[in-house]
Amino acid sequence: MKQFLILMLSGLLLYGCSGNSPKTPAAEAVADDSPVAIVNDLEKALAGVPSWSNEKTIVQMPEGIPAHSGQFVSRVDAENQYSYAFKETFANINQKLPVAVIVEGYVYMPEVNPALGIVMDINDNNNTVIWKSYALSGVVTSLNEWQPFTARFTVDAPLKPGYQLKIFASGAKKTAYFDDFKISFEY
Ligand SMILES: [Ca+2]
Repeated sequence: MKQFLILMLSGLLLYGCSGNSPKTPAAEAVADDSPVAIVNDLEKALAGVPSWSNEKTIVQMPEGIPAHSGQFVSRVDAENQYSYAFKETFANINQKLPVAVIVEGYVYMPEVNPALGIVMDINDNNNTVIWKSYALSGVVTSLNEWQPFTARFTVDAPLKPGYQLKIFASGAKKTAYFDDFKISFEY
């Protein structure tokens, strides 16, 4: 499992360094029970990272404000209500089906936004199976600085390998920035 993760990460690095190489699968079925962690610092997002979408939200921070990592973040605002998003079927993540999905990352809020949240959407051909939102207003203690969050979503409906998992932030049309997503699973 560790070897797989190292291969996966080095594959992403290699991909980032060369413009024309084929895309590296970000998530492949694994046979063991090791937890899978999917990390994305958004630095390669504009080149296209498999399993991730909504690249139009990838931006640099306003002048004078550092990203949490590197140069790039995902911005939600009046135009783009939803952030950069992870989308993958469970069969492509692990042979086992999770009992919980944990989403970690960093959020930067310039303005109070009680509706800002992290969404877990599990669907069967776009028919919702589970939809949950984790309110970030409860964990952000001050505006205009990067703050960590951990959203733990329990899976409380039967899953099938072909169901799709979607993870993204929803901003309710106010501006906020996100960086350094990490998605992991409990089995
Ligand atoms: Ca970044």
